[in-house]
Amino acid sequence: MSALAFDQIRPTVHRVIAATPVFDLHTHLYAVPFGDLLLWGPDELITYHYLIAETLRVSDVSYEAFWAMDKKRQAAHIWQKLFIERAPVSEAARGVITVLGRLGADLNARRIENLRDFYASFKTEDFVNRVFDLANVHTVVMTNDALDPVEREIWNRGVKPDPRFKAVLRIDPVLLGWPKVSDRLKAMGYGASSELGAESLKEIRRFLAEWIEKMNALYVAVSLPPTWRYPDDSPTTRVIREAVIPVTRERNLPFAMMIGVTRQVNPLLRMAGDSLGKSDIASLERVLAEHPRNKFMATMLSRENQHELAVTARKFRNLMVFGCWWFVNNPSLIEEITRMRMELLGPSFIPQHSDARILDQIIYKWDHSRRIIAKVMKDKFADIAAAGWPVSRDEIDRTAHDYLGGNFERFLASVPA
Ligand code: FIX
Ligand code: ZN
Repeated sequence: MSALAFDQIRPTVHRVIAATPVFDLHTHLYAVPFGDLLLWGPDELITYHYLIAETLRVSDVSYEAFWAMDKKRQAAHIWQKLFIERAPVSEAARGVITVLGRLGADLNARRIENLRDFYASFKTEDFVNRVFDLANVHTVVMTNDALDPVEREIWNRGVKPDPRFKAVLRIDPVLLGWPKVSDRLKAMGYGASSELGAESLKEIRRFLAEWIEKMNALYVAVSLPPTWRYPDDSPTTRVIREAVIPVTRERNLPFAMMIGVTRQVNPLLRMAGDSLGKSDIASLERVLAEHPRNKFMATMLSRENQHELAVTARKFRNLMVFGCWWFVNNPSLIEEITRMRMELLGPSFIPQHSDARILDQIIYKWDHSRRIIAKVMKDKFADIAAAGWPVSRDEIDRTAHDYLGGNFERFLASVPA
């Protein structure tokens, strides 16, 4: 195995990270057969909820007046406030520019009508191929909600998703929505009652097993508030312990916990109104310690939790840390978090997921994150080379592949010893 010359390390890492296709393990995208659930195009891109929150900070229209607008008028308003009246320097605004630039749109006129004209000739299927190519992403994982009547109907019709789109069973209401969620489960034919007795738990296990099967889900996921504690005497603990843990264990699937979201701190912002809080790492440690033969994935939303999360991953082999989620998906924080994780965990974590909601966004989310992952990797490989390690092209390839998809695939396939 020949060592690379020192001055070749940085350019090699750069090229390899750019050329390695990504397995994007958490998005809110849908495959074409899901119809209108698949969002793409300029008006969707510009009305991303991150940009709605940024616009309504500075807008002269009321919340109600904004929501009364149709999508095109909302997009025009956001464009005016964030791209014309102000410089688009926030990460979400810059993301729109990266997408448009990589697709080849002419931004000189700064007119939203020109963007609509530019997109007008794209056909959905071709656009999906083009975006996957430009983003250099080979597979995306959707976020699938069996309790959503629109989505459920599509699954029940026997949809065959494009193999580039994998499913995940997302179960927030089943963990957090008691007692009300029992009515929704009952309406789907599961005999769950609001007091969550043994029969209800059996039915929740049946719900999980049937929907994992129907969706061919890669994992089961939930988002949790900063107030989440484990164990306690809440329905959430019971459902985790007595339904999610046994069902995912039996099928050897990871249970992904996304911890730290406070939903609807400002309901006037609707889906842009969620925030965050510092969460309790000890609760995560207790789940991991109590179930060593289950596989878990975790990401946390507040910057303050990132260091202890990486330390927790050092202590528990049944935990795969992933991504810089939502409010930490900004270049300065991605760099800080990725550098710290690399120092504590070496190559054994998943640096990023896109969380894209609009297909076009995978272009910018991966373009921006790839640069930072490459930057940190360059520094680390240069450091070990300077210390005397003969860095090879193969180990750069292997590390890049692990970070961008290999670690996820290996974790899915692994069987806890
Ligand atoms: O709960 C989640 O999966 C969050 O990522 C989303 O619900 C959130 O709205 C989002 O888009 C963050 O990027
Ligand atoms: Zn998400």
